[in-house]
Amino acid sequence: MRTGRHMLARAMALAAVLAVAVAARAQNAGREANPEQPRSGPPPGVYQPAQLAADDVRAFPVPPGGFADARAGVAQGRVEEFSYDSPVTGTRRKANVYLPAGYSAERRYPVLYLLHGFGGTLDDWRYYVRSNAVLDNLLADGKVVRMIVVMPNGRARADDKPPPPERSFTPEHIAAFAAFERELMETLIPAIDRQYPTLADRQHRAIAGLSMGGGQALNFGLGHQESFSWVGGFSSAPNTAAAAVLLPDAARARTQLRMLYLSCGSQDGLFHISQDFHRYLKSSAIPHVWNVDPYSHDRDSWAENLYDFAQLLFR
Ligand code: FER
Repeated sequence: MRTGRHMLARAMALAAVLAVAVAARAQNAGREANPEQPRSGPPPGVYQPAQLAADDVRAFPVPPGGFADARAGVAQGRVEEFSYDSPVTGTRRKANVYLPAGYSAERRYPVLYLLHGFGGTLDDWRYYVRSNAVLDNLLADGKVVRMIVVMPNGRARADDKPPPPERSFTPEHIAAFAAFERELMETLIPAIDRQYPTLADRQHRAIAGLSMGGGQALNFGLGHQESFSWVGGFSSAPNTAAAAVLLPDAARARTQLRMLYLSCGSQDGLFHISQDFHRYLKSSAIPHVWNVDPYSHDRDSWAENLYDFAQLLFR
């Protein structure tokens, strides 16, 4: 009975989301005529079918089955809740901190900052993508360097809960993802470096994210090469700044960046964003990984890319 009611509630929630999506679409139809109207959906034309070129291919073999499932006998890392006062939002804010199996406060570790998507939360990487299982398994197999992984809330506004779908695309919500840059650089990173035994230099600090978080990772990571030398954008969203703006100095990028990693699924309507970024890097001879997988805007892509990206980190 409880399950039935739960399913009904879910079905009703889904129907509500669909109704909102239909309404948003109807509203979008008139948007071009009135650019002042606040956005409740993505701008028209953002989602496009991928036009695959010869170099848009998988960069890695398919991971072994079960790579993102908790495996019997594998030691698990643990997640701590970390909180800090943010001058950007004026509120106390949370981040999840993954400490790998075998973690000891007597040693020092490199740090990966891992960012969620538009409607997401700081729990998405661990519960939706199952990042803990991916990293635990890789560590047990000796395929990754032991690292701390910080999964913050990338929505820097006083009310930092995911908004209802019809408010996702408001300018205020988009601005909150941009405002996280200052909080990350000036508050969160220093706080993590005080609280945990980190290797607190650019050689040992990485940033990556999915979708809106992928755009943040590219913008913040490439915009702060003094602080990051490993950067990854997975299925990056339209908040991604133009590559030419982020990387005006190709020679500097070649010497500073240890890894720049881009991925996207060929079924993802945002494919063109990563593809354009890759094409700029290629034309500027900036070394990078470009991994095109067969997935959509979903956890299959993000789990696989975390699996491939993590193995290259801090080597
Ligand atoms: C957009 C389409 C998608 C956009 C953001 C997204 C800011 C983000 C999607 C996600 O994070 O999953 O036009 O504009």
